[in-house]
Amino acid sequence: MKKRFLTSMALTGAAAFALTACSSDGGDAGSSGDASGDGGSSGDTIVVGFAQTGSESGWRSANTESMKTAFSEENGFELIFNAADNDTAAQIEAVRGFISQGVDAIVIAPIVEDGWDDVLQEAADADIPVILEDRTVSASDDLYAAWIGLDFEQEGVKAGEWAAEMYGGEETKMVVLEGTTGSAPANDRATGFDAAIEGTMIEKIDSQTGDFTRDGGKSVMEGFIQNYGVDNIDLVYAHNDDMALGAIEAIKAAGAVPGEDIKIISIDAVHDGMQALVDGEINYIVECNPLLGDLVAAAVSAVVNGEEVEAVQYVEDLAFDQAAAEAALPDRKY
Ligand code: GZL
Ligand code: ZN
Repeated sequence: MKKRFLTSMALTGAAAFALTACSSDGGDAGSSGDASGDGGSSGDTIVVGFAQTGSESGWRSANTESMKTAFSEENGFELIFNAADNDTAAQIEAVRGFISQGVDAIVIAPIVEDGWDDVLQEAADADIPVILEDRTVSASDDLYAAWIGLDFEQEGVKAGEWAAEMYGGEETKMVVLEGTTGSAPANDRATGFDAAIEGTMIEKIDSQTGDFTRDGGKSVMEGFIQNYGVDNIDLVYAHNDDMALGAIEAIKAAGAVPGEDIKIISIDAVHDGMQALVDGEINYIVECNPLLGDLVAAAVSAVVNGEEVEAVQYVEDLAFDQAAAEAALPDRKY
């Protein structure tokens, strides 16, 4: 499948030119990101079932807001929203519910990669197109019309390359706060980071999931400090800002200075993470842009209107050190 890199700028503009939706007559009109949403061929409202992971992080809140804004009534949609509270069985049941309701299209941000084959086949059998946003699945890509999200492995590579450059030349003991077990971002951010630090003096002494939540990051970091001693940990790689923010609390409670005694690298670049970066408590953040709503809505419109859709759409991510965060923070949209 072709990969398309769309700059993150394209996502912030309300009129992001989202897709080269190839109309059946071969036209190459790029539809505007704010999904004209003229509904199905009959022009009526498009009913969309959206199965969101839950509300585990600041990133997720921004993503949900972006989706609800794009799938508005004035844009021609009726959105049926379900947040699965990070429970995969519940999320799959929500999708089954959308199928039995006979919605026009289903959007899923799949909590984990595996276990989707059956319900995606059921949607296909019911002739309901599925679009994946954010995370992806291990099931065959014949079972969904498009995936719109982020290159998690590249995010891990960017984080790892910075770690290698800054700390790879001296003995560095690192602990990792992993995202939700089995999720594409947790899998791919680990793969990318590990590849980037290959051959450096950064040693991963432990790695455990904090489930992308602040509480999870805090309690896992407390465990690491308990096991290894605060003086024997040099670096934390957190798969998202919320877990990094939890780790900061644990590091402070142990009497150490986050960002100095223990360096922290994180991913997302949500507001609170960027603020911690400006405050010197986090040392580097790779962005993961949650503002996918316009792209997803345009893809749903195109599919429901029988147009082709670019099957894989990556949104490009930026990366920030402290100076870049100071410059960017005032204009950040999330
Ligand atoms: C990444 C997204 C991850 C974020 C976390 O696109 O799936 O889930 O990095 C969020 O903050 O919980
Ligand atoms: Zn095309």
